[in-house]
This record gives sequence, C-alpha cells and structure tokens, in this order.
Amino acid sequence: MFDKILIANRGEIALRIQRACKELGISTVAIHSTADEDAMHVRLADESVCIGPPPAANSYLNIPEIMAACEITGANAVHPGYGFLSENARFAEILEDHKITFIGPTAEHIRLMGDKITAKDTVKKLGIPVVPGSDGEITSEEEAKKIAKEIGYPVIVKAAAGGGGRGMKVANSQEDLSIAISTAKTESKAAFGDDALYLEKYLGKPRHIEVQVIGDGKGNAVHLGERDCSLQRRHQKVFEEPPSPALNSEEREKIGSIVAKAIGDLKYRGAGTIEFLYENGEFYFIEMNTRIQVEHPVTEMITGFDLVIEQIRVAAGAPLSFSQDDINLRGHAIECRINAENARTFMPSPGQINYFHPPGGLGVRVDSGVYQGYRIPPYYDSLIGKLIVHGKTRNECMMRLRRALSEFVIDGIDTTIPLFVDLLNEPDVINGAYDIHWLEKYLDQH
Ligand code: MV4
Repeated sequence: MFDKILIANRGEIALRIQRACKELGISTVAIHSTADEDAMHVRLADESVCIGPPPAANSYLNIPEIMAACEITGANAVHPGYGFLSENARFAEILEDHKITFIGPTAEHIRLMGDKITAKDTVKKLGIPVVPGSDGEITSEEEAKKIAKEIGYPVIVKAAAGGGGRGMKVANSQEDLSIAISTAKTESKAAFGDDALYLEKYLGKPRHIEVQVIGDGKGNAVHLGERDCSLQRRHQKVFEEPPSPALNSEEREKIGSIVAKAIGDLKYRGAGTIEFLYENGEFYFIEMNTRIQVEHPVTEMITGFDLVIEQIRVAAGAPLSFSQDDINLRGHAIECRINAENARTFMPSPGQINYFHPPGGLGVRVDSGVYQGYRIPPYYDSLIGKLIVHGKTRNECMMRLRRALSEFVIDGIDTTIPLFVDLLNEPDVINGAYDIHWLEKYLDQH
C-alpha cells in the first residue's frame, strides 16, 4: 500500500480523497494555487505545496509543477479527483515513467475511452448496446447521407474528441446534414485539434442513466447499480439519484451484468462510469468516464462501499474488498449539487461566506470544501458542496431532502439551494417523470 498520496485537485473532492487516505493510514499532500492558500483541503492535509498562480492552466493543470511536488514530498501515488488532469492519459504516463502510481486506469484505457469513436467500437464488441449510427468515423458527406437515410432522421453528428456535450450538431433532414457536418468539423478542429466525426440516430426524449463500475485490472469487475442524472442544465448535472425511477430490477440486473462483464473483459482497473441514453425500454451507450465522478456518493449511500478507498486499493494492486454478490442496493439516494451561483440566473457568485450551517440528522451527508468565513475565489468551478440524502424509499428520501434543504444556511453568497426547494415541489420531479430536456424546459418557463 502507498504511504503518501498527493491529491492533484481542490475543493470538496480533495477533502473526500483525504478522508479515504486518513482511514487507510496514508499521509496526504495537498497542492494548491496562490488563490487557495486558505482552502480547507490545504488546511487538513499533512503537507501542502503551492504550485502556481490562480489560473488552473498554471497550477492544477501544470504537470511539471505537480511532478516537482511529488519529488519534493516523496509521494508514491497521485489521486487526480475529477476534472483537471483526471482523464489526461499523458499525465498518467508521465507518472508511471517516474514510478509514481496514477490512481486511476492505465493510460491506454484513458486514451481508448477519450476517443469517443474507439470507445464506442470497443464497448460494442464487448456486448454493450450502442446508439445506431456510423461504423466509426464518417469519411465523406455521401457516406453520412447514406447512413442517415438508413437509420432515419433526425441524426446527430458528434466529434470523436468531444464528449460532455461539446462538438455536437443535430440534423433533422438531409438538407441540414451537410451544414451540421461542416460546422461540427470546424468547431471540433478549433476546440480539440481533431476533426474526426461520427454519426448517430438522434434520440428525442431519453433519460441519462449511468452505471458505476470498478475493476481490479486483472479481469474482475463489478457494477454498483445505476444513477439517473437526467436533470441537467447546459450539460451540467444538478440532481442525481439511484436507483433510476425509470428502471425495474430486471432491467437493472441485465444492463449491470452486461457492463460488469465487459469491463472485466477489458481488464479495466479503477472506478468508471458507463453512460447510457435510455428510451422506450432500451439502453444506448454514449460515453465512458474513466474517473471518480462528482455524484459517486449517492452510489456509496445505497451500497455502503467507499469508492475512493476501492480506487486506492486496486491502484496498489490489491483486490476489490467485495464481489458482485456482496453488493446489495439498499433504499434510495439523491444528490443536490450546491453551486455558488444565483438559483435563477446561474450567475457565478464568488465571495465570502458569512454564515455556514450545514444540515444533519439521519441519512444526511454533506460533502463540501467550504467553511464559515471562507472566501470563494472566482477562478474555478462554482461547485462548493453536495447535499446527499438517503432513505429507505424514494419518498422517504425526498421528505428528508426537503427537511435538509430547509436547514441549510449559506449566507453572503448566492447558491443553488433555492432551486432544489422549488424542484422538490414539482409533480414531475416527485413522480420521477423527467427526461434530459425537462430541467431546461422548466427553467425557460419559471
Ligand atoms: C445524444 C443525444 C441524443 N441522441 N446522442 C450530450 C452530452 C453527451 N454526453 C451526449 N449528449 C447527447 N447525446 C444521441 N444519439 C442527446 C444528448 C444530450 C444530453 C445527454 C445527456 C444529458 C443531457 C443532454 C442534454 C442535451 C443533449
């Protein structure tokens, strides 16, 4: 096992990783920018290294500085968290070259899943259902038109280097297709330096359902059920829940076992998420994330397993501490992402937190990196915490969540808490009757 882990991240996820390290008796190194000198992840770490000025490109994304921090402190592993360098295959490779363990998958697996065309091709061969579309890259407009005619309009053109909603264009008819291809190509080349595109049938009203997996890198992999993350705004999730209100236990078991088998066959190491669109009872793979995700705590709440501890174990070459038969999904969990943003305009609201009172009680978890008196810097993502609630049933979970939201006080800045208070009074949210477009439509009307 490692004796010292450098955490290449900030905010609530840096604290989350420190907690796992502390329980395992591993000492922690925080890195931080000059804007984060007062951050909680720096205060609670055993050691800290300032690695650069506020812009992330010069600090949290600065690989040479992070390598120097590893060298100075003698860290033998790096946990990247989410965002920043978490899906950077080059970073994983550089660490391995220096005999420092990257707590995550191999560089090869990160690269494979980072290219959305090779990802789709790989999982399809492993038996995971994918969205009908082009077999790999589209190489000409003629070919694209032919495929679109076969699968039927509308279709969506996606960038191989994209993901998370970047570089996509919908075409409703053959007349739209050539402009969709040329704009997607130009945008993709400019944004990613890669203009490879692929084509898919456009699904009109799907849900976003993702399956959590973890593998030991030796062929053993398990699934920990799904999360329904359909409530999103501008491709940012705001509310996530397992189990999905849309699935029955047969559907859950079926997709889970398909995914776990595929991930085992890949000899995948670490935590991962297989994202699907779900429509009319069918699953369609869209992407795989090769990192721990923001919303991982809801899965921890219904399984009782610590996903960050398991990430560390498998990165060190240890076996998973549970098998598929040990995983029982119990009750229901919901996460609300608390952003330092206005709940109506979503304008960022950095500044000082004058008063901070988190909720508590049975089934309530708050993962946050802020504290009373803390000044939120304006340079980074506005996520300041997550309210995660568990209950025996979905109804109990929602009652508890309303109660927890009513207790939560954050003064001095705007937060998204009032949005959740409103959402939990909406019949469609109460009934779980939402798709990926529901939240944007709701926000247009309110
Ligand atoms: C789609 C789609 C409809 N049909 N693919 C957006 C993010 C990226 N991960 C995939 N995305 C989509 N891919 C097909 N074939 C609709 C979306 C999409 C979406 C997906 C998940 C959650 C929110 C979304 C919002 C708009 C569009």
